[in-house]
Amino acid sequence: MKQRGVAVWFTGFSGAGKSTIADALTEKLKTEGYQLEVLDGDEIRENLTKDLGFSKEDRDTNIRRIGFVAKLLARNGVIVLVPVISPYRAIREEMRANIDNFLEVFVNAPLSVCEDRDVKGLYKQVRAGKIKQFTGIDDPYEPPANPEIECRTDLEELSESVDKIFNKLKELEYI
Ligand code: GGZ
Repeated sequence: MKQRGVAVWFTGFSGAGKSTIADALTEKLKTEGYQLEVLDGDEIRENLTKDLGFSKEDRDTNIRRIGFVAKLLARNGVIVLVPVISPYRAIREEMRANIDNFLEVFVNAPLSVCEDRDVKGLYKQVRAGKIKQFTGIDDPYEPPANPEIECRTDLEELSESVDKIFNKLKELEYI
């Protein structure tokens, strides 16, 4: 199966659907025989960046470490899916500048929808004052100005979001 390395960077609120789309896209690509890796913010924080919290400085460090790994993989021909909130525009632009092949996917749903979903019960904990500096509530989120792809997860089906990214990868001849 022919492929070129690329980092597909998913940004958006907690609960917007970043990991869900990345996982579904993984299934589709693996079925077709492509080689890929997922660097999920949630999992990375359990391993590579366990020492970090959620201050701007720590989030930026988190992103830089993840970006470093993504760059190594992408330059060796791997398709790397990176679902991380990455709330700050400047650091995402830094990743774009550093990683040769980079696609930004804005996983967009209104905060109220993400909060209603509350898949992991985090928003409930935030409202109860148990979690501070939560993105979108008492911490910033800067939406991308020019993402290659936008997935409106409150308006479109999961399969539509996956197809959009798949088709973009085809169009740009990464797959
Ligand atoms: C945002 C938080 C926070 C705070 C814990 N703010 O949706 P999740 O639960 O499963 O994934 C989120 C994850 C955030 O890690 P990232 O590495 O993606 O963030 S960043 O890019 O900003 O470095 C969320 C959970 O951890 N979580 N506390 N305060 N999300």
